[in-house]
Amino acid sequence: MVNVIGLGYIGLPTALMMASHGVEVVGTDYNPELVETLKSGKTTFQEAGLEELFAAAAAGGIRFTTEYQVTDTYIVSVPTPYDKFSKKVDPGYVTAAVREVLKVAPKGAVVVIESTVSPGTIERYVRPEIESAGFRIGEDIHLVHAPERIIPGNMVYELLHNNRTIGADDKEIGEKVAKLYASFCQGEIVVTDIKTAEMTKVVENTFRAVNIAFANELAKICRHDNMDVYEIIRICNMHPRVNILQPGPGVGGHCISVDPWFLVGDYPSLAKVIDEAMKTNDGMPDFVLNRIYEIMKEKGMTDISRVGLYGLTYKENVDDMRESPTLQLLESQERHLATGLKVYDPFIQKDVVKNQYHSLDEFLDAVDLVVIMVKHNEIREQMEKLSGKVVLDCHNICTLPGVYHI
Ligand code: SAJ
Repeated sequence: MVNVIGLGYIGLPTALMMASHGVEVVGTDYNPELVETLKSGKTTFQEAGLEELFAAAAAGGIRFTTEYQVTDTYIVSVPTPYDKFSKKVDPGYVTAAVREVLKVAPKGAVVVIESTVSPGTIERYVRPEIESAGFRIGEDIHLVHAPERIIPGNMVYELLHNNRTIGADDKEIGEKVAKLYASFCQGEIVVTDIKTAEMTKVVENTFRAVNIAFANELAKICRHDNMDVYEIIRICNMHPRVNILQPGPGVGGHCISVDPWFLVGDYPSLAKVIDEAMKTNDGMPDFVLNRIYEIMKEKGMTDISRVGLYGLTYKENVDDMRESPTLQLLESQERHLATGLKVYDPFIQKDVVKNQYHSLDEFLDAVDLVVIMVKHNEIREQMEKLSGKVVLDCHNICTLPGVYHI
């Protein structure tokens, strides 16, 4: 039986996927409300295909509880935030989960860490936790790192099809865990050592962050000299060895906007390009705010409360707001002692910010300038509703005439 610890954005789909492929799974989370919701048969966030997967896992006998289980395999998928000051990974949730596992784990159990951690985190924090509890690693407890790679919005497909990395001290244990993931994963599963696995995960997200920062920097250069960044990127990408990503209003989510900081925090005198790239991405919400002021000036608008931000989530068609550029922009606005921007997002039902609307039509009635912060399908499909408005399109999706860009 596999005990999946932490039933969030990664743990839940992973647990469901295994249970729907013949593995006996118990999902454990320390949040009793979340466990109750899952027990009542409801999913805890929106994601394409998640409900169908839930039904298949229920048929496969998955159980949910707040209790840690006595079993031979644990998968830890709890959050790893970063300390905003030191930029280093905060391994607190991982070590706390491991401590709880050790209270019940029988001799020979395998503990798989799925959470993203910086290279050396398992060495510095997880191993001492196990050893100080009196266990011998490799005999009493086997340690494995299996970083997740799935993208919100396409999680179910990517769980099935992405290649995976398994890091283990012992090749045989690594192969055993690879076999477990192969119960559902159709991609290639590479077995390596733990530190290499830690580093690959952070490097993958850093690669994307640096490439997005490059696109954002190009957007700023092109804005400065009145060039069309989208046309330039489109043409450059026709070169066989060039593949530039898209500029945007900032980088959110719990991965691309966080993980590269681990490298800056751990290697401050070496990770120079990464440091600059992260600062560039973090500066984008402010850049958008300045664009709003510029456009208002050009249009003779003086009332910021007639400006509306479309989208609150960190990217399109998900309900996840972690580190979202819109939230960053609103914070920045408050720092500048200005408030009044209106906000709407079809994926966010609860009131989470001031001046938030829950209907697209009411939101549009209340504003003259619409800033497309997130390219949800809803706005793509109802673009004609923006005609007659001033539009600042941060994603180059609006084909109406006279649209402004970042
Ligand atoms: N973004 C841009 N321009 C682009 C692409 C993305 O501005 O061209 C922005 C998005 O709008 C968003 C942010 O970047 O705000 C991140 O979104 P994303 O779709 O690039 O990635 P995440 O954070 O949803 O998921 C990433 C993925 N990593 C890589 O693609 C290398 C995913 O595979 C990882 O599993 C995930 O991080 C994770 O959990 O680490």
